[in-house]
Amino acid sequence: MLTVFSADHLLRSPRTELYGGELVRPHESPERAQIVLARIHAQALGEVIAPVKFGMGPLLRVHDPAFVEFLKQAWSDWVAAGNRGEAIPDCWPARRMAQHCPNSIVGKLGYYAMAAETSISQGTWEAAGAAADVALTAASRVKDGAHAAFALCRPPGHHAARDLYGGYCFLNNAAIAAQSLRDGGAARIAILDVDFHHGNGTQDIFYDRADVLYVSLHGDPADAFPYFSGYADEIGTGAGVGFTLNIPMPPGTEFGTWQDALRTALVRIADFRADALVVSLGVDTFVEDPISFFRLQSQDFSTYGRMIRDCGLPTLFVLEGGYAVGDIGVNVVNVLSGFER
Ligand code: Q9C
Ligand code: ZN
Repeated sequence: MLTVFSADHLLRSPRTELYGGELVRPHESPERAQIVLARIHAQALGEVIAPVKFGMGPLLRVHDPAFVEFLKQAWSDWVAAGNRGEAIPDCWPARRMAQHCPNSIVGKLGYYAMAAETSISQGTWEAAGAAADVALTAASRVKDGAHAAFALCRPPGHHAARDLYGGYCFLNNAAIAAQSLRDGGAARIAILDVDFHHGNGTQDIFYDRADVLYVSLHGDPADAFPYFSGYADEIGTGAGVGFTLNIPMPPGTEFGTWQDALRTALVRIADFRADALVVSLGVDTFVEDPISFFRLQSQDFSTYGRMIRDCGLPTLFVLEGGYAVGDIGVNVVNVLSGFER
């Protein structure tokens, strides 16, 4: 399988994550992508290429222009305002408050953030843009007839909505890629999100649409981030009713239960008759993941890679989460080689 990778992910190297009331070394680290890349080489998964630059056009197909402008300027505005640490919001437009975008950079952070763990640091915008180009380049190969491709994206994307960042995400790589496949002529795209967390951003972007099916398996939001999205009763709105499917599962979920949920997801995807499949591939379902509560073992990733292959759809894998850094390479490549077997 072809992999697309950019060393520009290294530009996203924050010092801080707000976690347990402390500023800790971020779980979403540069080593993650380097370890996945090393495993791809070690297992001879296939060719690794650099991305093509697509510019702003495809980003603006799914993101709000003012939000993209904010991401581009946030770090320099934060520094210019005299702040000494990394950029973290501390005030939100909560219930019954005005939903206006402030002028102040601190106000803007609160306006555009869906969570506060994700510090904005120098180089964040450049790395996020490179990750979108990685996803778009891999999507273009699938559009041109590749049966599959892997976008080794970092930072991840599925928590980023039209005008929200957070959950370690800035631009929604999978959504940008899915929209590019639509714009390239595909009539229907299915997105299967197997990251441990619900992809609130991807769901939000396509929530009122019948041309992009969003199906997610994730930790029950009653117990897991993002807490305010991913319940089973979220099924879409307007023309999109029935084109969002959420399958939340409780703490301690083992592979047997997860695999039954995947079968349900794959039946819905087959029913939809998609032209291509985008997989939001997070491996934070792993039993050793430090921030998650499912119990998948490394061999289970191979098993489900094969199950996804059995859909028979042209497939774009887009990397999302996975924070057991020592095992991330094995787990990601197990999915991809399970698919290729
Ligand atoms: N106690 C992705 O996997 N904080 N993002 C969780 C856990 C945010 C995960 C706190 C987790 C974001 C792409
Ligand atoms: Zn995740």
